[in-house]
Amino acid sequence: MTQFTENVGILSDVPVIEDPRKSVQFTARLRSAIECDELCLYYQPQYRTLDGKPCGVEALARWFPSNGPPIAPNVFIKQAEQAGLISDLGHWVLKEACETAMNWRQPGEEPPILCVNVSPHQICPGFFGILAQVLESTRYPASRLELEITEGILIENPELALQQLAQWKQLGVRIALDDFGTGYSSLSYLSRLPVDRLKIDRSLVQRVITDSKTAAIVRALISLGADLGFAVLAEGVETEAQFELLLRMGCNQMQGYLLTRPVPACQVESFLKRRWGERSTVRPAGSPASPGRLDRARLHSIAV
Ligand code: G
Ligand code: MN
Repeated sequence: MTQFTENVGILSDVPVIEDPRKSVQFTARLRSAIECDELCLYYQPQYRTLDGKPCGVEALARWFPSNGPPIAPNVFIKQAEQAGLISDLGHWVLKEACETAMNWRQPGEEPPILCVNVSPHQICPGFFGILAQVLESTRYPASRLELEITEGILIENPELALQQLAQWKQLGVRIALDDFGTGYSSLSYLSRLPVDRLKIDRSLVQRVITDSKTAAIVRALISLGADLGFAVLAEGVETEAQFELLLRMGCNQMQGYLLTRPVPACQVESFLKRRWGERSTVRPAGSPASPGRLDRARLHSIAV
């Protein structure tokens, strides 16, 4: 299997397929990848800035074809949506993520909050059955599963979307509004959405240092989310300057390459056991704590 890194020249350069004949071939390859387990999930931890503790982990689909370079997730997910394969792909992701994350439970503790992206194309009555069945078969606690939706679901048929979300909530799952701040939905929906967490889109985070107007928007979104009683997480945090500014703005959850890149399942557990900045929780008796880039004291000092 091709070694994957998130330094993704190859991943972001994969062209969107325009040629319909190629598209048919690509769809066939994708279908067989889903059926033959050629897809895999990477996971990206999220952290609370207050104490550096992990506060969740997002499952991210990856495709490393055996006979070619990796294919970018935005490319194959878009293709799956267009070719009517997103429901199968989404079902596979949900089940695989829940099965895997069950193994990360620590004795006496609940499993981590597991975040799974749900495409607007999956918002249909059939999804509820899939969700209920996956929760039952994997025994993953519903209260530790967070489904990430985007504002896009509200544009086409908001009433259907609200009705579906209410049903998911009855199962006890959490809901996050992903890519927040970039959609076109009316803010008034925020008061009707049964949302637990807002994820501020990484395009805003990327401009937060360089553009004062973006900074004003991000500050307003953080305070809006907090006032509405939602947890607020900034995604795509890549630099310490972004981290520190977001922290000063009152954002207390973060995710991004600065903290931890998406990693294969086998590496996740070690991240879930430590705080961000700590290299390892296991160290020889008497040895000093590992320095870490931003230790707890520093996190507190910049939080003021
Ligand atoms: O739409 P969503 O927010 O779920 O997108 C997640 C995607 O963002 C994943 O493919 C993941 O690899 C990528 N990602 C995660 N952290 C970062 C980051 O810090 N910078 C950038 N550019 N991409 C990131
Ligand atoms: Mn997401």
